[in-house]
Order: sequence, then structure tokens, then C-alpha cells
Amino acid sequence: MTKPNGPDSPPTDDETRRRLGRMTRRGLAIGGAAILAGVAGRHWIYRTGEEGMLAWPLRRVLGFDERIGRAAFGPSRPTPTFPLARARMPRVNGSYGLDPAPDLDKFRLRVEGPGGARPFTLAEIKALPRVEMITELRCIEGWSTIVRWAGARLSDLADAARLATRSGLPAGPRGKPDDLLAYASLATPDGRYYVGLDAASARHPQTLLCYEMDGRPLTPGHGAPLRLTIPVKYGIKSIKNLGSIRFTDARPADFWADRGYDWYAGH
Ligand SMILES: Nc1nc2c(c(=O)[nH]1)N[C@H]1C(S)=C(S)[C@@H](COP(=O)(O)O)O[C@H]1N2
Ligand SMILES: [Mo]
Repeated sequence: MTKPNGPDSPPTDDETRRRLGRMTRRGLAIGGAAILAGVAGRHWIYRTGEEGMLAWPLRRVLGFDERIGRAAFGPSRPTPTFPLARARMPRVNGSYGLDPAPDLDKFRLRVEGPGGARPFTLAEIKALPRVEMITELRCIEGWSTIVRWAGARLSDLADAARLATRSGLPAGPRGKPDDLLAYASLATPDGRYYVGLDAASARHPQTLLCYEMDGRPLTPGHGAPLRLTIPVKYGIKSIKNLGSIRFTDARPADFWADRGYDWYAGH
């Protein structure tokens, strides 16, 4: 007898799909509420009338719909996975926030939320269910590489930390959808590189805190000892040399969005 998803066997694409099915059902509940709120909002606009080119409440409602819509319906499908023979090491690309080289023995990932902060050692992160996957790293510069990754799901860390919800409860299958904090803010230890994620993308089952690439521990250039890989987004979101994760309801700043790129950076 083999356990389908014991620690010895990497989770299959079926596990990814199962988790996504759960997220989509949760998303439909949030989306329904957003649509009702949108209808109420529009009714009010038609009573308040126009102001300039576009009634300001309409702009606000559209912004609201976009935010909730993306969070609710966001990435609900697995990104493609590839056979091992196609996996390569990508080039080292982007070095903001990579120096000074971190002291591996003293490494702590700082996880924060409204309920407090909790440091995680690398051993604690490696004790979470190990996921191996072969997915594409796509850079906005136009290149892409198929990479073999190993790490822990960010959603599993979030549930272990109990800092990603308002109530402090894990956001697991029976969690309340409206309990989830809307965003995650990730940064290097020196804060020089930083990434903002919507909760749906952060909790996507292929969003991993990686400690291995190509079957080996990360090299400093690729973000040792811990980096993110988030294949539903462009490479700019796959932050290397990860030092902290903060769960929040305020949309976090993002290094490349501050320099003119799309904040969501999905593809
Ligand atoms: N800390 C940090 N992480 C980063 C970057 C960076 O400059 N600093 N660049 C990003 C970009 S643009 C890409 S494409 C990927 C590249 O990852 P790689 O160097 O492992 O190929 O890292 C991302 N993560
Ligand atoms: Mo990139």
C-alpha cells in the first residue's frame, strides 16, 4: 500500500487540481457577494449622476469589482507541468536584495499578520509537505525556462502560521472565505526587493517556497536559502532570498509595479 500523497511521494497534478477545486468553490462565494455589492453600487451611481467624464463612485465600484473579481476568480487552473527531460537551470536574472549573502545557520523567515509575528527556520519549512514540480519560469523580458523545483506550498506555511486570516484560524477547507486576508507582502531581508500578491495567487497550490532547483539546494544567485516560485505569474514575482511574508488587507507595494509594470503580472 502506498499513500498517494505521503511525504515520500511528490503530490501529483491531481492533488493540485483537488486543491484548486476547493479554492474555486470558495471564490464563487466571494464573487457572488461582490456582484451583489456591485449591483447596489451602480444603483447608487445612477441616483448621484455624473461628475466629469465618469462618475467617481463608478470608478470606485469598478476598482472594487476588479479587486474582488481577481481575488475571487483569480488563478483557478493549474499551470502546465513538463517532463523531467525538458527541465533546465535558468540564467541568474535579477540581483536586487541578494547581498549580503545570508548566514544560513541564522536564517529565519519572518511571517507576520495582524495577529502577530512568527519566525520559521528552514528545518520547519522543510518539515511542511514537500512538493516537487516542473513548471515554466517566464520572464517579462521575453525568455522562459522549464525548471524543476522543490519546496513547500505557501498556503501550507500560511495555515501553519495561522497569520493569514483575521480570526487566526487556518484558512483550510472549512475556513470561512471572508476570513482570509486579501494580500501577502514578501520581501528580501534588506527590503530592497519586494513583491505583492493577491491571496488567491499566494494560495495557489503551485505557489511554492523553494529550497531546491534542479534537485540541488538553491545557489545564492538563485536566492539561497529560500525563494518563491509562482508559475501563475511572471518571474518578477518569484522573489529570491526571501526574508519575510506579511499577510494584510492593504494592497502591498511591489518593486516592479512601482516601476510601471502591472501589479498582478499574471500571464
Ligand atoms: N530578490 C530578487 N528576486 C528576484 C529578482 C531580483 O532582482 N531580486 N528578479 C526577478 C526576476 S525579473 C526573475 S525573471 C527571476 C529570475 O530567477 P532566476 O535568477 O532564478 O532565473 O527572479 C525574480 N526574483
Ligand atoms: Mo524577470
